Amino acid sequence: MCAVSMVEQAEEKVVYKRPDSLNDCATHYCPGCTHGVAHRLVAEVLDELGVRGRTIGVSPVGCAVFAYQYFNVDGAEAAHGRAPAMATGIKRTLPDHVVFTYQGDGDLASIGLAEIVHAATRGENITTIFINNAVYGMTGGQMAPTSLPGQRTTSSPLGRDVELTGFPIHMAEMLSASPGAAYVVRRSLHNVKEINRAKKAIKIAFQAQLAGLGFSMVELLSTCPTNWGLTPVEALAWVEQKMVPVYPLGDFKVYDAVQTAAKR
Ligand SMILES: Cc1ncc(C[n+]2csc(CCOP(=O)(O)OP(=O)(O)O)c2C)c(N)n1
Ligand code: SF4
Repeated sequence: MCAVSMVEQAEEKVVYKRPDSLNDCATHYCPGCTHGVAHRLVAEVLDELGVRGRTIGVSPVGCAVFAYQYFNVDGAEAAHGRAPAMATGIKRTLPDHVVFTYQGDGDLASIGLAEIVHAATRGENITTIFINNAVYGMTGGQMAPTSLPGQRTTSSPLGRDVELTGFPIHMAEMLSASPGAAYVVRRSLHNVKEINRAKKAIKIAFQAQLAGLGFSMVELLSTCPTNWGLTPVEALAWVEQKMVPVYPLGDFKVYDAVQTAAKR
């Protein structure tokens, strides 16, 4: 049998395709940056939950500034760190919609620190996808509140000195202390197993919102090969070897009702 007819006879099975919740366009992310992986996971979850038509995403200032172009959902662009405030307004105005923010660590843990703390404290029924790549990516790799002790960045060329600049902020642990937080976990994107675990967490976070349970956040350890000065493969290893020990993966707050909502 010739090769062509064998191909014709083979049963077609789609194993990989673009989720409907992602637009068919190239992103501007650097090669090896896991922002793209995080986008895909969010989009797959929105498809699976069937909420694409009633979802509104709020983009940050940072490398994900154009996220509203990449997600095939309605979107808004917030000023630096103000995404939780904008999401609060949107969700309160349109409570039947699914509202999420997508924020980097400079955006969420530095400039917008107060915004996210108060959104969690108020128990706003929104979902936050928090990309922790240990630097300010877009503006050239300056030290962020999440930079590791000793980490060399453009503004800490000798390595982050915690005596001068303090210790890394652990946002998931911190926000989990708020009674308004229903679901707060940390996951990573450095290998396939962790990516699958991240997707499950993103789904539960949205299910918590759909059940009206309050604030949900998934912190994702993410790469920035460009500003770390590493290849994409080295950057994945750096997340596993350097970031995970400082930022342990795990569930920091899971209300019982969230477990129930996730099983439905
Ligand atoms: C009000 C305001 N302040 C500062 C900036 C400059 N700025 C743009 S992106 C950025 C860093 C964002 O870093 P992060 O949130 O960690 O996201 P990443 O780029 O790493 O994904 C800064 C400081 C700005 N655009 N607007
Ligand atoms: S600068 Fe860093 S965070 Fe931004 S797109 Fe490039 S690799 Fe990703």
